Amino acid sequence: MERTLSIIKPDGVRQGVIGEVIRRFESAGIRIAAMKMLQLTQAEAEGFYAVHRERPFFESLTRFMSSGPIVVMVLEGDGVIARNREIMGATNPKDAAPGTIRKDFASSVEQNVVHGSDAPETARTEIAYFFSEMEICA
Ligand code: DGI
Repeated sequence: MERTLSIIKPDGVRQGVIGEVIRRFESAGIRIAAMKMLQLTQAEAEGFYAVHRERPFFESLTRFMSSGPIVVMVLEGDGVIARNREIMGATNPKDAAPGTIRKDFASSVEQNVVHGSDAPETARTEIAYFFSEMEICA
């Protein structure tokens, strides 16, 4: 069974769409195996997005990601990495398909409501960034 890391970003929490995002996952038959709410420091956000550290938007992205509480979840299901990314929609809401979370709720390419791991190796690293194995429910 595949696992992926999902984050409801500070803009999603501020808009009050935590429940709506979770509803979309559960309606798609995706199981939530772990969940918590926390606020990242800027240093923790930089650690999470380390692959983007050379990008021009890195400072702005990590400031945004540490600007308020987030909800982090481990999602589980067959092919859940790709299915979660379908439910999320394209990074830029202008390119996101109708009915996706980003199309419906994102305000910009940066403030785009949700994060989802993009591959099995990244999913493992990202899950371990937030959860110990004991915190993930089998
Ligand atoms: O996996 P995604 O979140 O869909 O996209 P990604 O891994 O390419 O980028 C990670 C995050 O970085 C993305 O959700 C928002 C931010 N980002 C990506 N491209 C841009 C960006 N932020 C700004 N300001 N401008 C960009 O071009």
